[in-house]
Parts: sequence; structure tokens; C-alpha cells
Amino acid sequence: MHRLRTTVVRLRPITAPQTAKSQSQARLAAVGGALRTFQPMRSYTASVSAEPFLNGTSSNYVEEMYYAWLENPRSVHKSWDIFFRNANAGAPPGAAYQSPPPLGGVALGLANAQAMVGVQPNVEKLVEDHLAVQSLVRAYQVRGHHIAKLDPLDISVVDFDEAPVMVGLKKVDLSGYKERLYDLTAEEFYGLDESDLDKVFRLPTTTFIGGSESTLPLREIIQRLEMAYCQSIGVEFMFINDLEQCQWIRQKFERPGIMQFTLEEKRTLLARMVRSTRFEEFLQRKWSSEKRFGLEGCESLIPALKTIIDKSSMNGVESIIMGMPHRGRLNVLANVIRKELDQIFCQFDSKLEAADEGSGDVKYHLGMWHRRINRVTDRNITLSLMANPSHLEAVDPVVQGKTKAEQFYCGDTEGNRVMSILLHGDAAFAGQGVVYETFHLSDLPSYTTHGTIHVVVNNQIGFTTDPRVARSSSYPTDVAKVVNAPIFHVNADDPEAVMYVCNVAAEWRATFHKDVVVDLVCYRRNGHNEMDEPMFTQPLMYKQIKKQKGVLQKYAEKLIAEGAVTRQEYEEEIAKYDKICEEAHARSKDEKILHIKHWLDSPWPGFFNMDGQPKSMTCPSTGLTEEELGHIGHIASSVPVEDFTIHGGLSRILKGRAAMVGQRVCDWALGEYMAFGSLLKEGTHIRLSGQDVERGTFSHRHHVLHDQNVDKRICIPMNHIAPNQAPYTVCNSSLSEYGVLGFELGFAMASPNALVLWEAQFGDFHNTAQCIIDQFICPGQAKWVRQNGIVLLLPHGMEGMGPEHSSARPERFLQMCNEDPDAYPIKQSSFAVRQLYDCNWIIVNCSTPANYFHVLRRQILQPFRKPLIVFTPKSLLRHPDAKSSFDDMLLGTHFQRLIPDSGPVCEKPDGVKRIVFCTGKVYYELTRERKNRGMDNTVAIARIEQLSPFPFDQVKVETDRYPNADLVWCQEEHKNQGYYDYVKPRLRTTVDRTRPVWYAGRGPAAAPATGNKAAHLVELQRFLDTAFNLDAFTGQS
Ligand SMILES: Cc1ncc(C[n+]2csc(CCOP(=O)(O)OP(=O)(O)O)c2C)c(N)n1
Ligand SMILES: [Mg+2]
Repeated sequence: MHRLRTTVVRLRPITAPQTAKSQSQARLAAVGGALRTFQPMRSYTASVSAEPFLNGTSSNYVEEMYYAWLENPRSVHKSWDIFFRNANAGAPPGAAYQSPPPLGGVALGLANAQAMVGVQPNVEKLVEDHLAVQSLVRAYQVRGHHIAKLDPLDISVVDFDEAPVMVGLKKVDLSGYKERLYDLTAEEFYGLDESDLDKVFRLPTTTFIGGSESTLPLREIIQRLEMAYCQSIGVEFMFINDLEQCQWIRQKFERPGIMQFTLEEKRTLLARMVRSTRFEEFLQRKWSSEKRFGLEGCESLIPALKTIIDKSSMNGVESIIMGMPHRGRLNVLANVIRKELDQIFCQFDSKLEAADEGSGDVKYHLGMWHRRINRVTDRNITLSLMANPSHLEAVDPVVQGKTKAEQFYCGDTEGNRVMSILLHGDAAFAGQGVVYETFHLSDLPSYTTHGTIHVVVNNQIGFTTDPRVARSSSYPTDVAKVVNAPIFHVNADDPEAVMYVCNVAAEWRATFHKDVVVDLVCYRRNGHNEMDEPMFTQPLMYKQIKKQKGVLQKYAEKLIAEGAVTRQEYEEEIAKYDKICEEAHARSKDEKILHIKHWLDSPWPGFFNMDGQPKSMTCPSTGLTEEELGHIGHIASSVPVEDFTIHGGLSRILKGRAAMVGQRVCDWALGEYMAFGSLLKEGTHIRLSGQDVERGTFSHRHHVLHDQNVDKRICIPMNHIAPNQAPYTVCNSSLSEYGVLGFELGFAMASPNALVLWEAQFGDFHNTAQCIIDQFICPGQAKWVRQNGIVLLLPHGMEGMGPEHSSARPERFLQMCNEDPDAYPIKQSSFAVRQLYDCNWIIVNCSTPANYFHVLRRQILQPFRKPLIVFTPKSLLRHPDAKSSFDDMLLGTHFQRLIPDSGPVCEKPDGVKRIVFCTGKVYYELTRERKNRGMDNTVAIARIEQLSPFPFDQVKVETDRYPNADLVWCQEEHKNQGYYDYVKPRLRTTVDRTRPVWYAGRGPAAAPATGNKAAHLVELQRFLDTAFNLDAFTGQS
């Protein structure tokens, strides 16, 4: 029914009779057993011009009348009764309408109708007036926010002169409302004038301003619409294409008397305003020259958030994950999350020493996690504020990912227990593309968090930039319209209005599980930070701001005038909070050491020992038993459900897998299957996300099978490994990197017992997610002491496919490793594991399926979590030599950081003239060339599989093994790219600079690869020639 109505609304501008016909059947069924039949005889194409009062815009009114008539013909005016009867009887176009019968001896319905509209001899006018009223209601609903009093400074930057709303009603003076109507209504207001103000009109069902009344005089209608849509709240919702949702919002804002609060609610609100305001004042008093990005001008943010939390807790939410930028962050930590004040204050102490936990971050970026009792609901609630970098909005998808993970792990499939709140600045919300990317995740099955509440601190400025040059939309919030999220603009100087919209926002989320935006229109009392001079750039705005009375003072005066509190009570409340701050300040002086771990936003209980350290420094074998390999291999090559028809090509692939299992070998896809399947069996949840990951960009994976005969019927064999296995999530993502990688990083934050992988379609696409890599993945542990085991799979390799899609830019990842290239590490017990523990991320380029299998399993079996970057192959996926025997995956086997040459060179190492070190796919090109040249005895080839941390110890074994060999680093990437700059100093350190390290590879270049296939092959041959020409470097130093 809703769908029908929505459709009809869309069609409405066509013709009224069309609308009536399209609705008739459904409506009749709904109205008492279809007793009436209404079969319009007029054809769809019949002109309606013959009915002068019917036109596109009148259809809504006609619809109302028609429904009323269907239910009771007497409830409508006699003229409508006649019209509908005639139409029903098949009157031709132009003949259905007849003038109403003369007055006198009339039926009850007619008498009622006349009472409603006064003596109305002209039915045309009657219809037009009703239509006009309907249009008026709609105009307020659609555009009332344009004239609401949203801006506390009254210097609104939104210029609606440009918008197509300034038309109509030029000749009519509606005493006082003229300006309003002028702003709101369409041209030629159907002749409504002042004489109509006291006429009573029937209200359409699309408004709730009547409360229990169905008719109102026009004057009252206008007044109530003004109250609903043009005070401190401006509601934008009429773009939502769901009638039920629109009706829900209408009734929340239109019902008379909605904005009434109990005495207790008002006092609580005042107390919250006191805390919010006095907190900033306290910091300002104590540390006037410190940056804190204070909340002054938007103090009602604190009660806003608290209202959302109270209401959500009431609705059953137990955990809220929040992300926010700098503005007001300390205040939120103190007064919403309830971080101990002394812990906040001690951050201002410049003499505080950092504990040896990491390099840390500034105080207005740190996160927090806190469980407490919500005082209003008396229920437990966990609040966490995610640590974030300076990069505005980057934390948005991370918060969503963490929220999704928490929902997933507690079986909260509808978001009833866990939810997210995202705070934004006005400039950033409009300017940062990741906001859009995050919105587009909001309704995708594997990414939805079932509704986020967005709160915008809209202080009408971004640093020194005015909105008129910072965005092209009227509001900073327009981006939310892409997902049909309602937007509640509210004047932040009206705390009660703020509280009201926040309540509605929380209810909206609980009811529809969709995103919603609260736009707190406010100002920024100081400069961008407390040191900045805003008068340089916004002189007039700041003259106005200086005159502006603080919102706390205004609200307190209002409540005192109302008698809701006494001045003394208000002053006591202030004194009470000031005392709390003073006492905390005194305590903060006892803090000598700053522990970043006190600011952890995602603790992993039970994963570490009591001191927060790994429980061991060893990693068990990552191998499996023969049976396990066979069993998983069998699942990977079969369709484990009945009556499921797969594509013929896929049958061949599965048969090929079965054959490999029979021969006890794995290709790349099967190696990955073995790793995933075994971890799932051992109880580790796995989530693989990215563009087209289900099939795999290179059509090698096929983790989701599609029934060729039944639409949307799928089978994920990986979920059929064992009865008590952990679930496997594999999901094609939206076409986003920044948003989706951020999301997966957040997902991986929630639990250490999950393998979360993001695969780039091609490795180079990670650069559109660079911020997540640079700001979170690389330095996350150092800044925020939180570990993360996310895995990035980045297809990489020079295949002659042109400059794009060739390079995953290994040089960038390697350049950001925290390891010292010039210091040979002291070898201690568990060296390899310790090295992993100390690094900021692990970077591998595996050349065999077995090694890929091991590194994935090690990611979970090692006793801590580190990000893992894997450069994955393309052509190797199907390379006949790039296969691994089960023997390399059995119990007792491990990931090989370096794979030494095991060929003829081992027999006579002294005779070896050269060791070529390499990584990844070029190994296969090197071995082929060596064979062709008959140099298997003279040149050794060693593969460095783990680039970071660098396997100094194993490289040394190789360089010692071949004392007469010169050292060559060979790579297919250009010299200024790839691994050369990273590997060279490390190789030199390993041999204590006793031997030079030569380079065989492509020369330096601006682009990652040539676009010409022939040039690609020439380049390849050229560097292979260098690698095997034993005189290539003679005479060079
Ligand atoms: C991605 C990014 N670009 C630029 C900046 C520098 N910067 C910090 S705050 C700010 C202005 C933000 O304005 P707004 O979003 O309105 O928040 P407000 O400071 O007004 O609360 C800018 C440009 C940044 N932190 N992040
Ligand atoms: Mg701003």
C-alpha cells in the first residue's frame, strides 16, 4: 500500500483521473470489502481540460475527497458527490461536473460542507481554496526550513534568493503572513486572500497540525505551520521517497504541544549546559594559551549528545561508538564519555613524561572507552570515542566498521544494541569526499550499521573560510540526502529545541534503522583555536559574535523567568561543577607520567597479559595435518548443497582443484582456501571485503557460487567446512577504497580473533585510501597503543599491462617502516617473533602459495596483532611453477621469511659467482633465464619473502654461504620504485659493507610501467641480461 501511495505521489502531476483510477482497486479492497465499484469510463488519454478545476496539482485534493466519498458519500460536499457519481456512471469528459443543487432542504452532508467553508456559491472557488490550503501546508513542509530562525547570529549565510521559492501572492495582503507566504508559496495562490483567514478548511491527511481536529480556520492553520516549521527547528525531509517515513516526521514536528518539557527535563538540560559551558571556561582560565578547540558558541552539543544517548539507551542500545573532530572533543570526553577530569587536565602539563608505550598523540585526538550506568535509564552503557588523526572525517568509516563488528559479534542483526554517532564540522562535512563514501555504505547488507546519528557542529565557518566559498550547496548537510536521511536543522541557542530534535533523531534511528542528521546551527566564539584572531578575516561576523549573549546565560534567564529554577539554584549548580573541576585539577598535579594506554578506545580483554603484553613471544607451527588439507581441498572443489547448478566453466575450475588435491598440490587460490578454511575451523572469524572479491578480480577465487537457474541463490562453500566453525564473510564492496578500507580497519579493531582482509582491485588503487594507510594503519599503534591485524591484499606485478594496474607502490609502504636500515639487529631468542612485535607493519611478497598460506595463518597464530601488507600476484595465479606441495604446508612447517636457492648451487657454494636477491614474481623470470643460459651452478637466486621486518639473519646466512659471490638486487620495478632503496642499505648492513650491492632492474621513471607491450619485453630482457652478465658491474664502484 505504501509503495502504491508513493508511486501515486510520484505520478501526481499527470492527471487527477489517472490517479483516481490507479488507486481505485487497492483502495476499494481496503474499504470495507469492495462493496462499491468505481470503474471510470473515461480513457487514460482523455483530456481533462474539459474539467476546468482539475489539473495536475489538484489531484492530491481530489484524492482526499475521493477517499472520503468512498467511505461515506455524505462526508463530502454535494458537488463532489455528484461529480463522483457521474464519473462512476461513465460521464464523458467535461460532463461529470455539475453545479451543486440550490440551497434549501439539503442533505446533511451538504449542510456540513457549507458550514465548513461558509456560504460558498462558487464551487470552483471552493475547490481552489482547498487546493490552496493544501499547497500551503505542503509549502511549509517542503520549504519552511528556509525561513526558520536557525541562525543564532541572524546573519544567515544561506541565500535562498537564488533558490526557486520567491514567487507568488503578489497582490494579496494576508496581514502579517504576507512575507511568509510570499516566501513559501507558488505563483498565484489560487486566489486566497485575507477574507479567507477565518474560513474553516478540511485538513489533508498529510498534516498533523490539527491534532484531534480535522478542520481548522486558515489563520490557525498558518499559525500552527509557523510553529512547526519556522521557529528554531528547520526540518528537511520532503525529499524522502517513503510515505510512512514522511508521515512519521510530520507528526513528530506538527502535532500541537510537542515542545513541552517537564520541570525535571528542563533542570537536567540546564545542568548539562552548565557543565558544558563551565568546562571550557575552566580550561580557558587555567591554560589560556593552550590550543583546545573549545566548544564556545555550540555549548548545546553536550546536552544534544546526552539526549541521544539517553534516548537510545531507553530503546535498548548498550554500546555507542562515536567519532568526532577536534571541536569540543575534550568537552565530550569529560562530559559525555565521562573521562576522569584529572586525566584530561594533566594532559595540559608540559612537564608530563611519556610512558614508553609509543610516540603518542595530542590530547584532542585521543580516544576513550568507558562503561557506566546511564543515570536516566539506569542501564549499563558502553561509550567509546575513537582516536582519530587530524584528517577530518577520516574516522567516519572506521567508526562504522567497528560498529558493524560489534553488532556482528553480539548477534545484533538489526542494530538494536550497538550504534554509532558521528560528529562533523560544517566545512568538513560538505568538503570531504569520504563523508559521501561512508553514506553510501549505510544501506549495504555487509556494511550497514542500521542507522547512524550524525551531528554537525555548524558554526558557519571552517578555519578562516566562509561557507559561501566552502561549498556549493545551501546547507553543509546536503550530502545526507543521497541516502534519504532526514535533516533536522536547529538553532543551537535554543537548547530545548536541540533536545527535542535529538530525541526525534534517536527515535527515528530506533524506528527505521536509517541515518539521520542533526545540524546544530551555531557560531564559534573564538578563532579556529584559542590563539587565532578571527577579526582578520570575518570582522562583521565577529562583531556580531562579541555582542552575542552566551547560550547558558540566555537559557538560565529563561528558566528563572519561568520559575523552573531559582537564581540561587542556578548559581549553586555552577559552583558545584567549578568545585569538581578545581578538585580534579589539584589531583592532576600528582600525575607524573602520561600513559597513552589510559586512552585506549578498543580494549581486547583476555588477549594480553595483565601488563598489556603478549602472553608469549613464540608462534606455533602454521602447518596443518594431511587430513585437514585434504578435507578443505575437498570443500574447495565441491558444491556442498543439493540441487545447485553452477556454471560449466566453474565446474571445470572445481574439477581442476580436485585434481590438484589428488596430486597434493595447491595453486594460489587453493593455498588461500587452506588458510581461510583452517582458521575458520579453529574458530577465527574471517571477513574478506573489497571490490569483486567474491569471485576475485582475476576470476581465480570463486568463494561465492551462483545458481545458474535461481536468481540470487548462492552458496559459500567456505561456510561448510565444519559444524562448529566460525562464520566466513566475503563481500563485494561499493566502489570505494578510502571508505571501505577505513571500514575494514574499524572492523578489525573490534576483536583480535578475526582475520579481516581488504583486497584492492589492483594494488595501485590503494592510493585513494592513502589517508587510512598513512594516518591509521602505519602509525596507529605508535599513536594510540592499539594493535590491529588488518591484512591488505594488493595485486602487484609488471605484466605489460600499462602504467596503471602494475605497481602497488611497494616503495611507499617500505619507506614507512620503522626499522633502522643501518643497524644489524642483535639476535636474541625468538628473534623472528620479536622483530615482528617491534615493527609497525609486516610487508610480504610471497612467491609460493604455501608461503601465502603460512603468512595468513601466522597473522592469527602470533600472540599480537600487526597490520600485514601482502603484494599479491596476478600471472602467478595460474603459473604452472607457482604451485606448492602439501609437504610445504604440513604440521611443523612455517612461513619462510627468505627462500634460499635449493638447486645445484648448494653443492658447490664456493663456485657461485653471484647471488641474485629478489622478491615476488620476478623470481620465475630469473630462474627461467638462468636455466636458458645454463648458469644453474654459478648464480644463486634467493627470494626475500618478508621485506619488513627485514630477515637480516637469514640474508646473512646466504651471503656467508657464497663467499665468492657478488651481490645483486634484481627487481622488475623501476629503480626509483619497488624495493631497491629499501633493500640496498639493509643488504649492505648485513655484509658489514664489505661487498657492494649491484642493481639489475629497470631504470628510474616517472610512470610505474610503459604502456607499450614490446617496450615492456625489451626492458625485461635488458635487466635479465644484466642480472646474468657476470661482467656487468666490473670496473664499477
Ligand atoms: C582533511 C583535512 N584538511 C584540512 C585540515 C585542516 N583543518 C583543520 S580544522 C579545519 C577547518 C574545519 O572546519 P569545520 O569542519 O567547519 O570545523 P570547525 O573547526 O569549524 O569546528 C581545517 C581546514 C584537516 N584537519 N583535515
Ligand atoms: Mg565550522
